[in-house]
Amino acid sequence: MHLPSLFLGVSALLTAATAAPATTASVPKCRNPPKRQEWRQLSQTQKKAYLDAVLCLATKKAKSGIAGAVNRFDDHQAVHSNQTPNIHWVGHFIIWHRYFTATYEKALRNECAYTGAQPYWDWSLDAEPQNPTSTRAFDSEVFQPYLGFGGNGHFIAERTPEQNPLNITGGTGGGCVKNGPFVTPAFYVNYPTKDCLRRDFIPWIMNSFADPKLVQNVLNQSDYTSFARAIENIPSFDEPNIHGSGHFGVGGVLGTIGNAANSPGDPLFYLHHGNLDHVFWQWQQKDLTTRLNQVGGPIIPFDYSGQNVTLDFEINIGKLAGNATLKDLLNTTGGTLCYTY
Ligand SMILES: [Cu+2]
Repeated sequence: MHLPSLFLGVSALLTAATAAPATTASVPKCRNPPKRQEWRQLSQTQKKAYLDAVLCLATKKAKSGIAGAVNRFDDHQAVHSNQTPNIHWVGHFIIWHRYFTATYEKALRNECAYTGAQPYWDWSLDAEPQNPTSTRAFDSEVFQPYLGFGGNGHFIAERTPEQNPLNITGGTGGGCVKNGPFVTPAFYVNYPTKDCLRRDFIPWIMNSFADPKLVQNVLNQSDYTSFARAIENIPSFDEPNIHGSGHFGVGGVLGTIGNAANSPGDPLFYLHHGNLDHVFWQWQQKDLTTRLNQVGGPIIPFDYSGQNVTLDFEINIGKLAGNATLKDLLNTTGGTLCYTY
């Protein structure tokens, strides 16, 4: 045994680790951040480029190491699915999803030659809160069969109590999407088991949860903790929340995007969360100095009297990208992230 050389080896490793922490030393600066736009602001060429890039990502081999993920599109869905119990109704909810959506945007750009930014869908432009039965939101450009994400699924009348434990009414679809670029066999949701992309439009949820007044209420919050709480509100269909609009208005009971764990199986997930991130960004802009340095809210879901997240709390998105601190992720042009609105 040569103890001195063993110790030397260990101390050399420690020195190396201290000298070059992976999270800061390797962060490149952000030059020419891509500018994210609302879907209907995109030209036809830009829309086609985005949709083609998503289909391209679904042809690239998975590298998340998660069983059931076949391609790079699935990788993202599978990571979200694995972490679902730790990333909703917590202080870092909106920041985890910011990093996740930005990592997906980066994959489209780096692996599928997409040159644009992640678009978003501002559902509050489409909702009609005064008219709960209106289907106007579902005629929005995002749902167009050509240069859009396609529309509703085929209607399935039967919904078992296991499928619909909360007894949500008003589902108008539930089956495989009928048109658009993500119909089978052009596109499959592989994770957790191979299926078609499903949607189950529910007009009353879309119209009440995407109410511009709710967006305004979120934007009016005075500090991060209350902002984070307002954007998710409580898990209830009696009290609307804007996060639920894209999930349950579009996904309903049987749709892919309505499933808490597997919602990123619908490519529209990233436009829905893009919009929530846009709301977050707009809120930050109102007092940037404070809001680039402020976080809060529980580490454990709903644990409002327990431990809160702090700026050095780390976000982990598995093998999709390295860990990043909340502080790094508050700034969309700080280098860890590089995009703007
Ligand atoms: Cu989520």
